[in-house]
Amino acid sequence: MQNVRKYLRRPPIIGAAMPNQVTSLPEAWQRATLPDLPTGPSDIDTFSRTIYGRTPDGGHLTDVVLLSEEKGVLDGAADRLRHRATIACPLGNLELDTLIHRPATASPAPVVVALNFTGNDDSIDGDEAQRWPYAKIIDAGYAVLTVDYQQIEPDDPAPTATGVRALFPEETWGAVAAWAWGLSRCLDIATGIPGLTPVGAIALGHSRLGKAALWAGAQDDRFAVTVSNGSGCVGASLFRHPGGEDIAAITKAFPHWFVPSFSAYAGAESRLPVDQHQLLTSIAPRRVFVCSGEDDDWADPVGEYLAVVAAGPAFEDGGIGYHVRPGGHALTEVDWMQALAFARA
Ligand code: GTR
Repeated sequence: MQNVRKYLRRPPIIGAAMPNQVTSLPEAWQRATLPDLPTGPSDIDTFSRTIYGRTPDGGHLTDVVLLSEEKGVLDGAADRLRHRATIACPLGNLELDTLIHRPATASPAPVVVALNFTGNDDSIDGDEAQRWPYAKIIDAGYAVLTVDYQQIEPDDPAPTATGVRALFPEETWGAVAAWAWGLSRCLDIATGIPGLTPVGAIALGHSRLGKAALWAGAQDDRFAVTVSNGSGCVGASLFRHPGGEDIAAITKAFPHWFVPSFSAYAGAESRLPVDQHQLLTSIAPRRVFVCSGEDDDWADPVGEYLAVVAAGPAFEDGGIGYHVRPGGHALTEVDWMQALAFARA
């Protein structure tokens, strides 16, 4: 066990862009100790084999049809575009309906790709709208593209609807990997849209979609910045830090998220060949930002913080950042603004 401060060669950046709304590192966390962790190079293949499953090659964008374009939404600051994209996969086509908000300015904006939980319309004025502070994102100079995550892969152990996993024969990848694959296809789509640039692209996700954002960032080096928010177990949190969700709980509740053999590590976390700080370091030298809610116990925010601490030495100065805010499991405007401030820095 090592004291965090001793271990740290370079402290991670702690969110400070909006000091009144962000807690400084809770006092008790400063005394937190790192558990014994596997060392050595980060190995994407080990993560594929053990946890997420292999992402197949292929699946290419064949068509992007503009369905609607509204100019001057958000008090004139943005254009809102809807497209239907077709992705050809070995056993058929996957169709994705995208929603883009783009600054109504001449110069191309870097894009955030982020999946939503309950549908594109809900992100504008439905149940999910509080997770999508579009006006602020536009004001920060970013475009944002979203898709309903279940259009990529149903979140169901025995899906009746067809997702991408049914369109590739003989692959063993979990739903988290399928959503990560979807984030890359979203970036393919964004790349062809006028007014958007893939340079400086951000993959961002909350909770299960934060797990997917990290796996997308690890595999797709077009993402300049990866942001996980409240991603917890199999996201940014260390398996070997006790607290919150563990492998037994997650594989019981969500067996379809991972390769089936991952459940063999239930109650045997110390036997895993990797831990999640290595997932973070696998993204270096590209940049990573981890966000936690101080009271989000199920996601083990201390475990997320310690993963950032352990990963820190693999990054250049400013390459990895962390912020914790008061409150629980949510994706808030403060989280977005902290992440975009980090990305811009
Ligand atoms: C929980 C799950 C977490 C997290 C969360 C979410 O039920 O245990 O791993 O992914 O759902 O996605 O909201």
